[in-house]
Amino acid sequence: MFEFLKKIIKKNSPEKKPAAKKEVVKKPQKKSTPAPKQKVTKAPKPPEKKKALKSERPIKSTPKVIDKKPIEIKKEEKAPPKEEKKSGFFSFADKIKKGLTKTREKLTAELTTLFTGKKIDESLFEELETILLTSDVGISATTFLLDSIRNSVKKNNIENADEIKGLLKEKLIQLLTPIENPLILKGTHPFVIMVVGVNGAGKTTTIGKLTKIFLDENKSVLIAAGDTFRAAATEQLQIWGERNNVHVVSQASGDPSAVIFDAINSAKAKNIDIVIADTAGRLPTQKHLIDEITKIKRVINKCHSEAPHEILLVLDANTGQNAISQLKIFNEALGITGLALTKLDGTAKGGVIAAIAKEQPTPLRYVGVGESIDDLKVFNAQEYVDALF
Ligand SMILES: Nc1nc2c(ncn2[C@@H]2O[C@H](COP(=O)(O)OP(=O)(O)O)[C@@H](O)[C@H]2O)c(=O)[nH]1
Ligand SMILES: [Mg+2]
Repeated sequence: MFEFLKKIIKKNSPEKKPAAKKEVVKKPQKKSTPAPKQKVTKAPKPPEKKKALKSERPIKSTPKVIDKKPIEIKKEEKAPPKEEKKSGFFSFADKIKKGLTKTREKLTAELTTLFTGKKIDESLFEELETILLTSDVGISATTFLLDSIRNSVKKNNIENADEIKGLLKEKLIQLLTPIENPLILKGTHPFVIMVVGVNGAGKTTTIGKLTKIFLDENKSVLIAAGDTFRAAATEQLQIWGERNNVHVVSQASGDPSAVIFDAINSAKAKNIDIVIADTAGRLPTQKHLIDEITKIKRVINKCHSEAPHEILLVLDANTGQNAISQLKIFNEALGITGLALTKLDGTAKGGVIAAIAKEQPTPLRYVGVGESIDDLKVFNAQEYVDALF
């Protein structure tokens, strides 16, 4: 099944380009600070989440952050959660289906060919195994799926190969459901999300889209331009900030820790709900860079004892099995709390989601299905599998 994904996705459109470009430069905070949160106690928010991100890129703008009002930690007892957990849920099905169109067509064709009129024997399982492996499902998840299907076939005396498709779907949903774990904002303000990943994974673009999701939930957001390594990085982020009418904190200094530190203090002073920190891309094999990002995390924690609340690793689905090794190494260094899997609309091998679920189960918060601001969706296992075949 993933093969189709993979193939389909591959065939699909190559990555497009995000809207953001270089026209804009930093802009002062447009986003007005949201209404001060009430500190009155209310129902605490729902559980969980966190991420983080950052990088080392000297940002240009002046630190806008002011103050340092020691913001007292108030428990975020805010209004009832509501949308926090499911934002994007209803549009997920349509978007994901559209993004996975080619994959679905290919997969459906392959499964139909594989199962139609065939009898259930070893060679059929071998062919199915090939489809799964070439779709980036990985050995471990493929073995799990095939064993589960074999067991069900025996147990239920299934003789019709056509029924295997349904079993495959069922086992896949079973495998993916545990990592369907939406980010929930909780804890003391501001909720700090650190975004990390390799170059080109889609960190900055994901931050732009994520900001939109939070704004739609009536949350206030401040973005920290923590990728101080590439000159264009801050500008790219500024463009996303303008699009969302949200302030982007940046500095000319080039110290990512300082930029993010300022952003968090500014958010405290302004009572902003969420700080999303971008970071420079780095390879998990570059030990000094990994060490550096752990330092950024420590600095964030000094600024806000509960932060970073979320360390979000952005993975490009096109990298296939390599995504697993990235996840393992980043997790070892930082403790990854959530994932965003991007480019599922392109040439991605969607099977990598199954590999992650089996080999390194980590909450899959969001999936990216395009370059536009609305192209980030909260992951839903059932709908994802439904979009596959
Ligand atoms: N098709 C597609 N392209 C994406 C998606 N997410 C990011 N991109 C593109 O991937 C490229 C790298 O993204 P960027 O955010 O700059 O990556 P970063 O280096 O990790 O910050 C850009 O051209 C983005 O438009 C996605 O979900 N789908
Ligand atoms: Mg970037």
